[in-house]
Amino acid sequence: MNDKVKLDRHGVIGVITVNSPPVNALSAAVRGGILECMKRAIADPEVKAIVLTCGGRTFIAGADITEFGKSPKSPDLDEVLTVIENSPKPIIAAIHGTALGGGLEVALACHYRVATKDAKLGLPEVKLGLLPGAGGTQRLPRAVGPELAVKMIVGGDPISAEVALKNGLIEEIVEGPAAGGESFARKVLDEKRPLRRLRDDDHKLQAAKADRSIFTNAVASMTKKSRGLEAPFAAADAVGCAIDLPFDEGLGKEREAFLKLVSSDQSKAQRHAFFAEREAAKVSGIPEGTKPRNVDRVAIIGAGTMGGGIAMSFANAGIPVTLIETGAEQLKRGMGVMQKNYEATAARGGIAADAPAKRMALITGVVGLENARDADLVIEAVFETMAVKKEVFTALDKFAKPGAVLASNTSYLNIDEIAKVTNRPQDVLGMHFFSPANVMKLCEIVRAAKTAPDALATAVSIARKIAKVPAVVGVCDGFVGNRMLAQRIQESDKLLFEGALPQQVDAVVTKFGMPMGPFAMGDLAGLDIGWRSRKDRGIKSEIEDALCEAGRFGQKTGKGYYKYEGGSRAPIPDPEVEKLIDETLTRLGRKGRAISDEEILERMMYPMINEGARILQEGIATRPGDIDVIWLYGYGWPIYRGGPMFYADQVGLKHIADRLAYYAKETGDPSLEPAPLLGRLAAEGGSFASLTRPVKAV
Ligand code: T1G
Ligand code: NAD
Repeated sequence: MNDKVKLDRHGVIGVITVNSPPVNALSAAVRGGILECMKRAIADPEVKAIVLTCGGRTFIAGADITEFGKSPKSPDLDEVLTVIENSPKPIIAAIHGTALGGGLEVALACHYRVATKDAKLGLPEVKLGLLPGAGGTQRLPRAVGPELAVKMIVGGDPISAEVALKNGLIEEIVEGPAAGGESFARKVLDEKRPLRRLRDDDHKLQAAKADRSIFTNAVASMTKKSRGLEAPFAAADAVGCAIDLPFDEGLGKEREAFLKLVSSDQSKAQRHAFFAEREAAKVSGIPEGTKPRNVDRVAIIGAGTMGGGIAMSFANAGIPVTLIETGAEQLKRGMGVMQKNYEATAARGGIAADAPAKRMALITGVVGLENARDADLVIEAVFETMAVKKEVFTALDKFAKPGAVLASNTSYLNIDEIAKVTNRPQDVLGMHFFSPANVMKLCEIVRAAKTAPDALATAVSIARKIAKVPAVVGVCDGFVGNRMLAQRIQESDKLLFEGALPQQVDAVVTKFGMPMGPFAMGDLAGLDIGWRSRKDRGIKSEIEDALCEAGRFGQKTGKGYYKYEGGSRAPIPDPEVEKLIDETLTRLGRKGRAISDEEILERMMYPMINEGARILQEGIATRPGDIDVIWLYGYGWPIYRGGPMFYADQVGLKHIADRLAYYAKETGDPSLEPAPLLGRLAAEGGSFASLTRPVKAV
C-alpha cells in the first residue's frame, strides 16, 4: 500500500480509497496503489465485494496530465483496468465530485457505479486534444448508447448524476460516496447480482448497428464547431469502432488513435492552455494567504454594450447587481437588451425557461451614482473618455462604502490616472471584459500602481466565480490584448498599401484558425470609431479614411471593407473597395505588388509576438502563458495553437527574429526590429516557455 491508496475491510466489503490531492489524478503512484489494493482485496477470502472511492473533493479527475510527453511509468492504466474488469468479485465505483477522463474509464471497467447527486461524469479528453485512451470510447457507448456517448466524448462536457442514472451509466444516486458505495455493494451481494462487464454487453449498440444515421447525425451535430481540430473527429471515429468492431479490436483502434494524438502539436498546445489558464490565476507579488474581500453585491455603472453583458455575467452566477444609468431611457434600453438576450438563450434551450425571469430579478436598474453605496464591488463601463471616467470615480469615491473595490472596464485608458481622483487608490483597478461580456470568458485584470493585494485578490476570485478566466496585467496603453492587436492592425493597414486585398489578408488569418480577420473585425466594430478618434488626434489612415469619407462604416452601414447584403453579416468582397484602394495608392504615388499568403501570415503574427516580448520585458505580463490565455479567451486565438507565445516557441524564436529584422528593413519600419528579449532568446536558442517562474496561488 502506498500513501495515496489504502484498503480497509468493513466486514465482507473491501473499501479502496484513493487520496491524492488536489484531484486524485491517476499518477503512476495512484495507478500502482489501486492495482496492489485490488489484487489484495481479490485475493482476500474474507472480501466478497469491493468498493473503489476517493477522499477529498472529487473522484478521480483523469490521468495525470503532467505525465504526458514523459517516459511512461508502470503500471499502465490498461493493466489496472484488466484486473478490475476480470475480478471474480463485484467491484463498485462510488463517485463524488467529478469522475473525468481516466477516472470515468476506471469506473466503466468496474461492474457497477453509484454517485452522489452533485457528481459530474465526463470524458473531456478532446479539450486536451486527445480522446479517451483507456477504453472509454468502447465501454461508454455500451453503457449509455452511441448517441449520448458521441455527445460526451466528441463534445467533452460532463453530464450530471441525474442524467447518468437516467441513461444507465450509474445504478443509483447515493448520499455519501463511501457509505453509499458500501450499502450498494451489500445489495449486490444480497441480491446475487451478476458481474456486469460492459465489454460483454452490446445491447445498446444494436439500434446504431441497424441504423448508422443515429451515430452519423450525432457526430455531425457535435463536430459543427470543431473547425481545425483533430481530436473531435478522431474521437468520433473511435466511437464508430465500438459499433462496427468487436470490443478488443475497437480498443486497439482507440489505442492507436490516442498514441497519435498524445504526441501531436495540437494536444501539446491544448495541454499548455489547460495549465496556463490555471497559472494565470496565481498573481505574483501578493503576500501568501492574502484573502479576497467579500463580494455579496455588485454595482455596474453604464448599461450599454458592456455594462449589460457584465451585469448578466454576475446574475448568471446568482450575484445581485445594481445597474446604474444616467436616465430612465438609457436604463430601459439596457434592461431591454438583457431581457431579449436571456429570452433568445432560453428559446435555444441554452438556459431553463424560467431562468430569464430569475436572472433579471437579480438586476436592479436605477438612476444616480449614489445607488452604488451598498456594493462590495463597483464596475464602471461608461463612455471611453478620461473626463467621464474621472467624473464617475470622483462620485464613487464619495458614495461607495469603505473597502469597496472600484474597477474600470476601460479598454485603453490609464488606470493610475483614474485612481488619482479618489482618496482610495488602493481600492482601484481595471477589470477589462470583452464583448459580448456575457459570452467572452476573459477578464483582463489591471493592477494599478497603488492597488492593494487584497483588492487584486478580490478581482481574481470574483472573476473565477462568474466563470471568467482572469489574467493580471500592468498599466499601459491597451494593456496586453489591445496593445498586441494594435500591431496587427498597423501591419494589416501597411499590407493594403503594398498591394494586398482585405479578403486575402482575412482569408490567411481565418485559415490560421482565428474567428475573423482584421478587416471583417473592423467592419463589425465600426470603422467610424477609429476615424473620429484619428481626426481628433490629427492622424491619417489613408485607405480607411477614404472608406469612411465614402460612408463605408462597416456592418452598421451595410458596407465597409466588404459589402453586406440583406441584413446578413457575411462579408462579400466588393470591387468598389479594390477601386478605392487603387485610387488611393495612385493618389499617393504608390504601386502595389503581389504578396504571398506566407508573408501575410508572418506579418499578421510576428509583430504581435514581438510586442508580447516587449510586454514581458516591461513586466506588464508576468508569464508568456498569461499572454496566451488573454488571446485564447479574449480574441478567439485557436486553442489548438496554444496562444501567440506558445505558437512562437513552436515556430522557433530564431526564425521569427530573423523575419522581423527582414521586414523592418524591407518596410523601413523600425518598430518591427526584434524586441531585446526576443533577440536574446533567439540568439541563445531559448524559448518563451523557459521564462516561466512558478508563482504561489492567491
Ligand atoms: N492531471 C494533473 N493535474 C490536474 C488534473 C489532471 N488531470 N486536473 C487538475 N489538475 C490540477 C490543476 O492543474 C490545479 O493545479 C489543481 O489540480 C486544481 O485544478 C487516459 C488521457 C477536475 C474539474 O481533463 O477539469 O484522463 O494549479 O484549478 O477548478 O483517457 O481541474 O493548483 O497547481 O482546475 O476545481 C482528463 C482536468 C485527463 C480533467 C477541478 N481529465 N481537470 O476543477 O480546480 S486526460 C481532465 C479539470 C485522461 C484518459 C485520458 C479540473 C477539475 P494547481 P483546478 P477546479
Ligand atoms: P456604450 O456607449 O455602449 O455604453 C456606455 C453607457 O454608459 C451608456 O449607456 C451611457 O448612457 C452610460 N453612461 C455614460 N455616463 C454615465 C454616467 N456618468 N453614469 C452612468 N452611466 C453613464 O459603451 P460600451 O461599448 O459599453 O463601452 C463602455 C466601456 O467599456 C468603455 O470604456 C469601453 O472602452 C469599454 N469596452 C468596450 C468594449 C466594446 O467592445 N464595446 C470592450 C471592452 C471594453
